[in-house]
Amino acid sequence: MPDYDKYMSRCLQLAKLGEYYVAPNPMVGALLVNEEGVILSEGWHRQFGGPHAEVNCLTEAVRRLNGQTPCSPVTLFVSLEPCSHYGKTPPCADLIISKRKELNIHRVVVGSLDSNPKVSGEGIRKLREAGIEVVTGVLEKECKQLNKRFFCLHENHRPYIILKWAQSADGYIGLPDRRVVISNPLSKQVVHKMRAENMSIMVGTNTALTDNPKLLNTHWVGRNPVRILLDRHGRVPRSYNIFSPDSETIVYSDNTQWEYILSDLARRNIHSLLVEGGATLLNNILATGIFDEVHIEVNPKMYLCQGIKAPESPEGFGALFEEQTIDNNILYTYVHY
Ligand code: AOF
Ligand code: ZN
Repeated sequence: MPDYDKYMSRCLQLAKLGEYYVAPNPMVGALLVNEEGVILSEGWHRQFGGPHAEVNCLTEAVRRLNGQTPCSPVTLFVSLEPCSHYGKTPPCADLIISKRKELNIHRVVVGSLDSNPKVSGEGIRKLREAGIEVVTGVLEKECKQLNKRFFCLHENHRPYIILKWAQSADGYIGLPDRRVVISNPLSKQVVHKMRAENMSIMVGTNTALTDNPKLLNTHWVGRNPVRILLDRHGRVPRSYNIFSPDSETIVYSDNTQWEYILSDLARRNIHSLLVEGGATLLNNILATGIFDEVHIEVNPKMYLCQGIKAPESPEGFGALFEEQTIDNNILYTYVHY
């Protein structure tokens, strides 16, 4: 009997190869293992709209086995429940059932269930109904963590929200009338990585006017996020960088209900939102209590002595998850439960 955790860890490694290319779909990895623990084939979801992990894994097995059927029972490991619906591709559960004899598949081991309402347990039901043994919940926490944005969209009907800002040692994020550079070239790259990890990025009117940011990802692999601007009375001119043709920009009037904005983003299948400023917007979101992570970059050598106060939350930002030193700056990551 193969070691379930070990093979599921490999599925997670494979799934991660799809990072930056599959959003808003989940990252998924799959592999086929025989009773002796030999991996017969591997597959992962490589890009949005492309074949699912299970399809790539089974296709690879058919190619490698070249018409031969494995003589010992085979287990399919997959980090997410196989799908049961016709989307951009036909249901993976049906494919597994149809290939079951040829590949001698006896068992399917699943990491986490799929909370997409189109699947939601139906994939597992189909497999069990066809007489395949299904084991669920193997490294479930890790599998859910990997696709935290995907699960947030389907379970909470809103994007996963990450708040991010940089502040001086004395707690200021900038001056009211001009741009202050608190980050360093290395932390700038980390910010671009965050932009690549999240499907959208939001700023308020003042940040768009004072900093005139492009809000693109030019220092990491992957795509540019969709830019979201909260703009009272259309104060930001179309000639500003936020409207550059490099990416899409969505504008909401900033008296729009926050709940409406979140559900509108979810309706557009945007599974993650990175909020980069300014202080008013960040404080407003902190006050709602609806956010998932807070990333604060502190420049320990910079003292501004005046300016715009860094955002605050009387309830705190959550649990300190990580403290990273990036050149001279420190990046604190909080996870809000
Ligand atoms: C993936 N990759 O490996 C698996 C997914 O539009 P479709 O046909 O690509 O279907 C997307 C849904 O399929 C997705 O939301 C998830 O519920 C399910 N499983 N999706 O992109 C995969 N296994
Ligand atoms: Zn599928």
